[in-house]
Amino acid sequence: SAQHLAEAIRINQVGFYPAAPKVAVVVGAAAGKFYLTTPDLATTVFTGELGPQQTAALSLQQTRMADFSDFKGAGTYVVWVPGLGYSHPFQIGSGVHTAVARAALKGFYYQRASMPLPPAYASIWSRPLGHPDNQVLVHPSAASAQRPAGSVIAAPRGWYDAGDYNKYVVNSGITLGTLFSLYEDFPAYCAELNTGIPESGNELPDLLDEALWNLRWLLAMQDPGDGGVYHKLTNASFDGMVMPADARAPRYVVQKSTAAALDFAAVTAQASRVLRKFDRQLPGLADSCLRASTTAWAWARAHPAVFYEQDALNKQFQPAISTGAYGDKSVSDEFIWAAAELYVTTKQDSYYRAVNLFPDAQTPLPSWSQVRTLAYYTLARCGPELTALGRKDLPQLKSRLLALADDLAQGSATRAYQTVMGKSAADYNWGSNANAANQGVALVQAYRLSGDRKYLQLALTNLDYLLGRNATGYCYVTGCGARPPQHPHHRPSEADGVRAPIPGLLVGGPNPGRQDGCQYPSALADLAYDDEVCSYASNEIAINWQAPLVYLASALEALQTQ
Ligand code: 9MR
Repeated sequence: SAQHLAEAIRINQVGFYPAAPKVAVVVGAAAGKFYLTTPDLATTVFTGELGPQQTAALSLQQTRMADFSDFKGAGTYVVWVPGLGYSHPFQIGSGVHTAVARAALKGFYYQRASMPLPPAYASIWSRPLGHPDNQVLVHPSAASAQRPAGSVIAAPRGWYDAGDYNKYVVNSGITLGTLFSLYEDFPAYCAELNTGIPESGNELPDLLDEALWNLRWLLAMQDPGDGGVYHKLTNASFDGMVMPADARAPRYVVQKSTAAALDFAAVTAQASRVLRKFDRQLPGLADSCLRASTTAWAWARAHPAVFYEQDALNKQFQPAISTGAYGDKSVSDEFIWAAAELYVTTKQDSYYRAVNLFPDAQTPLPSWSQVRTLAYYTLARCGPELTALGRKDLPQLKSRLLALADDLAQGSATRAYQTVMGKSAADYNWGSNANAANQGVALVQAYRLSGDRKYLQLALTNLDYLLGRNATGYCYVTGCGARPPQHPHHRPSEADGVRAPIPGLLVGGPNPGRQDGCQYPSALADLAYDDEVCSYASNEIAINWQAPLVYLASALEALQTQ
C-alpha cells in the first residue's frame, strides 16, 4: 500500500480540538478502512471505515468522509488511507488555533502604512517606512472652499487595503467594525491575544492598538469643514510590484461619498463606545470619535445619495483614477448600520427612529457593500443596555440572526466537504473566503444568542474549510498548515526578496469570475483558485477578509476554553 503524501486527503492542516468533530474528506478512494496514525505511520491510534461515496456538488469530485471524531487524544497525527497514502500532519489539542488567531491579527501589522517594520517585530519581513501620507493632494473631485484642488492635507497611518497600497474608507469600515465587534464580544480573550507589536507593552490589548493604527488615519479622512468623508486615499493608478518605500507616486484624497460618511460614522461611533473605558490611556479620543461620527452622520443625512462612480468622475476630473472603486449605489444598509451604532453609543432614540431597521425580511451576510447585519449584531450584543425602544425589537433581532444561521447551515451535514461554505455556487465570488469567514462569524453570533453549541460546530466547519478541508486542498492562510499559498497577489510579499510570503494573510479564494484573466487550473466554482501573483481575483489578500478570519479563529479559541 502507498506510503506517500496524498493531497487527495483534505483536512484542516492546523488541527482539531479534542472534543470537537474531526473529519477528513478523501477524494477518489475505494471503500475500506482508514487509520489515524503518528506521522511516521508506526503507531495507529484509531481505525475507522470510510463513508459512502458522494459526488461534490460543485467540483464534482468523488469523495468519502473519514470521521475520527471519537478519537480525542492530544498529539500530532496523519490520516492514512491504504492504497492512497497519508495526509498532511495536523494536531489534536486544546488551543490548537491560537497560532492562527495570532498570526491573522499580526497580519494587520504587516499592512501598516507610514511606519518602518523593524526586525524586532517583523523578523525576516522587516522593511523601511513607506507612504508617509503627510502630503496628500486634494483631488479636484474633492475640492471645497477651504480645501481647493491641489491643497495638501496629512492623513498618515492606516493599513494598506490589500495587495495594493491604497487606503479605502468603505472597506476599512467593515474591517474595523469586525475587529471592534470581536473586542466587544470577547474582551477577556482579546486582552490575552499578544501579537508582538511595538505597542504590546502598553495597557491596551494589541487588537485595539492595531485597530487604532487604522482609526487614526480614518479620522483624518473627514473634512473638518463640513463633516464629509473622502471615499479613499489613493494613487491615480496602482503601483508596480515594488516595496512600500519604493512606491512614491502622488497620493490623493478623492470625492466624498455617502457610503464613506456612513461607514465612517458607524465605526467611529463604535470606536467611541469601545475606547471609552480607555479614557485614561487615550485622553479625549472617545469624545473625538463621537464628534466625528455625529458630524459625518449629519453630512450623510444632508447628502443621502452621493455615490462614488469612478467612470463618471474620470470624465470630469484629472488625473483619472483607476484604483479600487468600492462603489456602492445602495446605501440604505449603511444608513442602518450607522444609525444603530450611534443609537447604541448615545442611547438617543432619534437615531433608532431615523431609519427603517427592518426594510424587508432579509438578514444579509455581511460584505463591504452590505453592512445591514452588522447593525443587527451590535443591537443584539448590547440588548440589555438599550432603551425601551430598542429592547422591543430584540426578539425579532434574535429570530432573524438565528434564521440566518439556520439558513446558512442547511444541508451542510450532507455536503461532500461537510462545511457550511459551499452551499451553492453563489458562495464563490471575488473574495469567497470572506464569505466563508463571515458565515462563521454569523454562526458564532447565533451561538451567543442561543447558547446552542451546534452553531459553534457549524462555525468550526468553515475554519476547517479555510485551513484545508476544501476542494482545492489549500490552507488559504499564508504561513499556516502544510500547503498554504506561496504566491499571493501582495506587493510586499512579491517584492521583498524573501521566498516565503508574509505570514498570516488570508487570500481571496476560489472565484470562477476569474476577472484577472490568469491561467486558473479550473473554472469550477470551488476549484477556480490560482496560486499565482498574477491572480488578483483569487489570490489577493485584503483586510476585509482578514478581519473575519481574526474574528472566527479568536472566537472559537475563546469559546472552546470556556
Ligand atoms: O473585494 C472587492 C470585490 O468585491 C470587487 O468585485 C473587486 C472589483 O471591484 O474589488 C475587490 O476589492 C479590491 C479593491 O478594489 C482594490 N484593492 C484590492 C481589493 C481586493 O481584491
